[in-house]
Amino acid sequence: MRKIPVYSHPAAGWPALISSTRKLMDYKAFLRGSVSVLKSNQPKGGFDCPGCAWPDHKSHKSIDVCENGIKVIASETMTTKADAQFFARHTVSELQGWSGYELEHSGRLSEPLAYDATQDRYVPISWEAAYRRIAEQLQQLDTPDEALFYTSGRVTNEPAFMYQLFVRCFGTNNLPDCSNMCHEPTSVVLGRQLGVGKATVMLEDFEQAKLILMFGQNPATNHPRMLEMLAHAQSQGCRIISINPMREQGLTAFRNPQKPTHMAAGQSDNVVNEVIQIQIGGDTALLTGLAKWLIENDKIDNDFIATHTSGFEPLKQWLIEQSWTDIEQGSGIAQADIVEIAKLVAESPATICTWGMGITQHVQGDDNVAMITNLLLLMGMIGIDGAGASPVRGHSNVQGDRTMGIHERPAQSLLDNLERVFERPMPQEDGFDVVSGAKALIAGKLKVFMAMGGNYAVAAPDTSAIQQALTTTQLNIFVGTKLNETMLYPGANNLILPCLGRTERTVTAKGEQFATIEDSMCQIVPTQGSLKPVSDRLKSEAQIVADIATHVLAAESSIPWQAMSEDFDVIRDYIAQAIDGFEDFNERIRATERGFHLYHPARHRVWNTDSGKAQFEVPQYPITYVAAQMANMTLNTRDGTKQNDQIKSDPNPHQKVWQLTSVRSHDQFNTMIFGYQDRYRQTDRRDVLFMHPDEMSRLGWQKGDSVMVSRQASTNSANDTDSTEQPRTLGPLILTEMDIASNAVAAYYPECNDLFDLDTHAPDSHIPAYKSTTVVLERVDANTGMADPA
Ligand SMILES: Nc1nc2c(c(=O)[nH]1)N[C@H]1C(S)=C(S)[C@@H](COP(=O)(O)OP(=O)(O)OC[C@H]3O[C@@H](n4cnc5c(=O)[nH]c(N)nc54)[C@H](O)[C@@H]3O)O[C@H]1N2
Ligand SMILES: Nc1nc2c(c(=O)[nH]1)N[C@H]1C(S)=C(S)[C@@H](COP(=O)(O)OP(=O)(O)OC[C@H]3O[C@@H](n4cnc5c(=O)[nH]c(N)nc54)[C@H](O)[C@@H]3O)O[C@H]1N2
Ligand SMILES: [Mo]
Repeated sequence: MRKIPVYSHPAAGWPALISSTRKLMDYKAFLRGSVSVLKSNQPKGGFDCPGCAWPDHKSHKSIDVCENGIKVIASETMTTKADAQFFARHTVSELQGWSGYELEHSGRLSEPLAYDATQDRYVPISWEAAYRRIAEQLQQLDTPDEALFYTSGRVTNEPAFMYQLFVRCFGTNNLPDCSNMCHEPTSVVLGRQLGVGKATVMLEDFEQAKLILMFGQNPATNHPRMLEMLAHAQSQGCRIISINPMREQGLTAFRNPQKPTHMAAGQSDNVVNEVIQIQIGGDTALLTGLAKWLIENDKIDNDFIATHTSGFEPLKQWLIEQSWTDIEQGSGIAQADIVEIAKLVAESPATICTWGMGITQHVQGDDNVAMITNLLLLMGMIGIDGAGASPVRGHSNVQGDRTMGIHERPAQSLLDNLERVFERPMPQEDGFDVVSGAKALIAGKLKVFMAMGGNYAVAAPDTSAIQQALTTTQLNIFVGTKLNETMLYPGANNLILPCLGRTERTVTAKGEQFATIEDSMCQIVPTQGSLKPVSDRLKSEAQIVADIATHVLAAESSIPWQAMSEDFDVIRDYIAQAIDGFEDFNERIRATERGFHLYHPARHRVWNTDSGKAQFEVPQYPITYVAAQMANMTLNTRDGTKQNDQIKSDPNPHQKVWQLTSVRSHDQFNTMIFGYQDRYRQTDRRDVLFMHPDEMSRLGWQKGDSVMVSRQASTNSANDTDSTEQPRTLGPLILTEMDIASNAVAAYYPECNDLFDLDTHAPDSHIPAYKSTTVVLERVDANTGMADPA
């Protein structure tokens, strides 16, 4: 086995940045990448980094990019191609056995391809023949609802708008989005409570905040530019607390690339003052403790509550009823510690709550978001400087895609606007989201699957079942930049349509085009690629949608699809008419270098909710929901109803039960695996199971041991009683030490996704419970694979 030294330097910093990037790609590609990096997130004529959705810093003169942004850019700008020669060398069956890392490094998709079953290979096809095949298959469907149109959050606003318009003109709202697996609880619950399901803060609020509570987020890896903002806030006297079952090392040793002294002298900052090591799934319990103490000690903002909110009394009543025993058991945090944090909240004149996937990806994901919002509302922390809700989105334009109408449950106002502007009826029925769409695929109800980017089967739970289901469709269409596992399970027809990346120039008959994105704080920003495309056979996503629409909708379409794809100003003029907040889009996007901020009513204490006020919500699940599965005890449901019959007791009480959470490493962007080094977690492999060393010794196990991880049938399947789930096992995984809460283990996404099922999700947002799943562990002999319980 190759030995890779353990990384011991502080986080981030140029040396780390350059060495990791150079290892990633060949030197030529790195140069090409670094030229493009220089334009990334810069005012005028640059492209928005295709990595995360953290906003650009307005004041930066120097380049605003991070190590992981460079990896994403290098991945897109690599000159290696997965072209016809590549596919001539490898059958699809062979490629099915490749790892995510190998597929990622096979290079850029560079020409349209169709699957040829006789050879079991992808072979070149002309764009025209591909479009004809799509039209033929879509026109044959009994109903447009037999097709599913997925989107991943890299797609910029202009093609996203065209895509949803095409799908709706075709006749369905089947528009699942990667949001369904990401910040959907935020969009649904924050939307219900505040009127808008988006961040209420802007970047400048971080400069005035006095307390930042960061829930379930690992920004050192996933939003590295956020660290700089946190370090700055802290230097201004802000207190920062991370609430996370893992003590993430990247937060405690941050080298700031924007600080010359740091880079030269090797200094580093600790960007968090404290880590609250919560139990997996314990956030609602912790927030309940905070809110209970604040109410019972009259530390809340009664004026704000009286003037601006609705639903206070039922929440108050519920909070008073919650016992500290349950709060402690549910959160895994002692009452005294919770009271300490509550006092900080009480004293802070400006509090921001930020959150990531550690909050959303649970059965109680909706409850978690509701409790964060409740806390902010109790303290009057919405609509004042330095305070508010800061959900930190994932993909660089995941928020914008939703704003543009990629939504399986569209607002009536959107449908009305589209009908008015395009003078045609729009489908009114809700469509499938990721979970219900996958179930429909597996049930054989769908005949066409199209993906505008992403890696649907691998990102979703039940990966193998979805891959098998894809082989039963009439047609799968993948618009993408890189080969991935979802593309390797062909239906009767299977097309790969390669598109331009965001770093590349989009030149049309009308000249060079720029597009726009919406960052995590509602800023609409222009983005313009500057590189020569890796292949002259690529098309822009806008062009691909226009061509498909022209072929599929043909005569009946009066919409100028081709004019839109040639001149993005034409698309923007339609967006200005159809999407609220985009009036005079073309003028406003050109008026300033960094675009414009979308009006956010809740920021101004205008509440576009059902009650016309900001809305408190009582959680739907008991605060001991996860804890109860661990301790194998009956739940104390509030109303004594559904949760009780659906949670089966552990069949083997002698076997310890764990909560498994899935996380990203420092060397991946979602399912795109760049390398094997998770620098801050000090491992150089991905087949690992993280566990606290004390827990290992309690079991008599050691780091390096091999363990099998099994998910028991439906232990926490809260939603679908008719689930006929089989036990699922993953492994062997290598035990690896981690400062993580007791009873908690962690593994890497997406390799562990077959452990998760489509039935276990939050009730309203339907987000899969990727962050809390009940498992049992069995040690096995590394050589024989036989059980080794000693
Ligand atoms: N380099 C890089 N950047 C990325 C991505 C990437 O893959 N690579 N992905 C992008 C995308 S799409 C997204 S959505 C974001 C994701 O960004 P994050 O939300 O930071 O992502 P994760 O790594 O999934 O998990 C976040 C944290 O949740 C914690 N956690 C797990 N369970 C719980 C819990 O029950 N409670 C609490 N409080 N915490 C818990 C984990 O320990 C982990 O630290 O990043 C985006 N940026
Ligand atoms: N267990 C577990 N599962 C999870 C998560 C988790 O934390 N744990 N996180 C969930 C989250 S937050 C998310 S967002 C999803 C991510 O789910 P997806 O968004 O579906 O997955 P990605 O890996 O981001 O998609 C990568 C693919 O996008 C394509 N691509 C890249 N750039 C472009 C482009 O510019 N245009 C087009 N058309 N295609 C492009 C490439 O072909 C690449 O292979 O996964 C979810 N799944
Ligand atoms: Mo995400």
